Amino acid sequence: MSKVEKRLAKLERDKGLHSRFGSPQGSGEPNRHGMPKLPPGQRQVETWPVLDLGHVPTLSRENWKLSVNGLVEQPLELNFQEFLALGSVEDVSDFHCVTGWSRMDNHWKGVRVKDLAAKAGLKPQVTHVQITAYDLAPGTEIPYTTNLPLDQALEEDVLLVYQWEGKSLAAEHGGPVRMITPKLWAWKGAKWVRALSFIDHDQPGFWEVRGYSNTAEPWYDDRYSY
Ligand SMILES: Nc1nc2c(c(=O)[nH]1)N[C@H]1C(S)=C(S)[C@@H](COP(=O)(O)O)O[C@H]1N2
Ligand SMILES: [Mo]
Repeated sequence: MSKVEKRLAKLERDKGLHSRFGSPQGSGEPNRHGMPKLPPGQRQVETWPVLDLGHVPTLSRENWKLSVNGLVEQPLELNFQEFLALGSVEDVSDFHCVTGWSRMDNHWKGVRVKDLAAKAGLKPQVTHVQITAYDLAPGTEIPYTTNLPLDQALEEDVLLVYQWEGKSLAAEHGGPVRMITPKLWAWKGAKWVRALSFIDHDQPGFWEVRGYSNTAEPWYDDRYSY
């Protein structure tokens, strides 16, 4: 069984478990800021596990490109230098994987999705963002995708990061550039991010169509779509 097949089998077995804690749960601020609390059902890890579909695309800061497209005034095709020129921020936030582990207090450096959106200029009809990555599901031409409502994508802590703990983001973690969504399950943050498409409807992504919750809120134990 491939990694993805195992993951799908586990998802199938666990689907009924979302009511285990009831909902909502968790009393901390969603992004915790200093509170020593984990979302319900999570265990804290000190290492940073690697979780993906098993395909690490061949990317470097030299050949990586980001497309910002859809309902925007000015579509962007940025190389790494042009991306950096948008201005970086540093942030500390948590990383919660729906399979049960959380890594707290990660130090990131990256560019806010909010700043990319401002540069491209969003048309008023935009309601959601579809994120596409460079990796493909095994044996297919289907890229990893995920989706967010616009307001959640524009949160201050939603970044396209290129540094973690002061070092260049490793390829296995989505380097040169990945997205992070600290208030939501980590699958909403695409590794090896390729494109942000601003659209006027919701477009469920790779895991969202396979049974994980579209809304993906750790503090509500919101893991499965049914
Ligand atoms: N492109 C891409 N992004 C992805 C994934 C993936 O398979 N492909 N897996 C997601 C999942 S389920 C998690 S928990 C995190 C894992 O990131 P990490 O491997 O750096 O821990 O990336 C998310 N983003
Ligand atoms: Mo995950």
